[in-house]
Amino acid sequence: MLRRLSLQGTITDYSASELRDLLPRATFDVNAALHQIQPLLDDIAQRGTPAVTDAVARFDQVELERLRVDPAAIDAAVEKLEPARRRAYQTAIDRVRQAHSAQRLPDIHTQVAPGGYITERYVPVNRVGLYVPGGLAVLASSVIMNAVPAQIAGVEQLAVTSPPQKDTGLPDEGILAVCGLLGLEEVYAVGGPAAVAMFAYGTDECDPVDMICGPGNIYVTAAKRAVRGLVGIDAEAGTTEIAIIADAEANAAHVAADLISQAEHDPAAASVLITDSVALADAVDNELAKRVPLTKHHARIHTALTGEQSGTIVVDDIDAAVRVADSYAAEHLEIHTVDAADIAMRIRNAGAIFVGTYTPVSLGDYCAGSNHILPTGGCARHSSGLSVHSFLRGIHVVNYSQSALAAVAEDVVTFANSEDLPSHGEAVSVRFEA
Ligand code: HSO
Ligand code: ZN
Repeated sequence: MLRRLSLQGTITDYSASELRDLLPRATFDVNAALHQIQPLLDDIAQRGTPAVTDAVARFDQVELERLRVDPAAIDAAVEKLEPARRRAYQTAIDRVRQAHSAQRLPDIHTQVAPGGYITERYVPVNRVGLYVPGGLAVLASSVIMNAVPAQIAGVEQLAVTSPPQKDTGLPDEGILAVCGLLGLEEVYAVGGPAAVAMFAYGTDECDPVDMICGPGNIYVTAAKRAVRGLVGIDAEAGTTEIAIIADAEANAAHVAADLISQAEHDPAAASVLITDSVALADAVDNELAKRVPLTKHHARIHTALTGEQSGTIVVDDIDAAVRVADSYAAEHLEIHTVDAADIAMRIRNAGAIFVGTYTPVSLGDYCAGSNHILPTGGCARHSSGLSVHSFLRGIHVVNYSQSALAAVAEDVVTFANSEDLPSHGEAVSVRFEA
């Protein structure tokens, strides 16, 4: 089922950029989408709430009098939760909270010279807008993955928005219930790029935010790109990806089930197997052929697995597999090999790494404690997943005494003159003139 690409005996022939070009990867044209939505963003910037309401009527096909969700609807969604679902949500919340609490940074004080101090203060962003998608999959888990780190960072105002359902005019009940469990009271029933514009520009109903986070489709991503700078954004989320390094000892059924699991998100999702065993590659193909037709969402899973963004890469050995995985820089990387924990420590580029056959990505999607908002499209080469750090700004507080400034004054003056900015030097020397 998966396209097969053999790099056996050839991997050392390729430079880093040649290898990157060889590997399967979807193209994602955010700028084309941006062109389409710019008039909508401009309309919301000018007209505010009426323009957002019009967009909701047009795109979500719901006529709303108020965009803000009544807190009673949030409480009702919590009340309605069946016990097993409530426990699952709470397990996820508790573990994500536990793992992320350890990320909170203490301020750092450094004395760089007698009387000269630098303090790095970590200050949370004041107001954050969290976008939660509707559409193909309504992901209550993403509320947890975004909101918990923001809460631990100390963000004071956290507003949530998600598209209204046609029948209720409210966001999905699971999303509302998670908001209730997390104590989030400011929730809007707005979806798509209109929601991003509402957060970025502000309206009479919704104050502008300082930062927008949360995944979304290509139009939401384009809107985030358009407002970046005016507000901070977490990252541009692309379609989900899983890469698996597996050797001859791997369990083919587990590998196949995991490749299928992320293909379930989207026909454009990427599932990539990297192996040094042709026998394992064949066994995984057999498992896929058996399993895919039995899945609930087999049409999109089949499309994802057979798309150009997915495939099996056969290499000579696990060293070559590590090189391929680093070049691909997957959002999620699973390791199904002997000594999986050791191989994991050798990986440099991945959004998150899942070690061994009992650590599937879908555990991490919900209940591992790790974050599932991760860099896609190769961005794991330079970026990390969402964390408490995403919501903190490090502010340098600089404090020098008279004698500490005097001790370094000559160097500042010399440096300033070397840049032909003598007034910079004078701002120091004026303090020591008789
Ligand atoms: N695998 C997705 C997250 C998710 N899966 C949410 C299920 N629900 C991106 O990491
Ligand atoms: Zn998932």
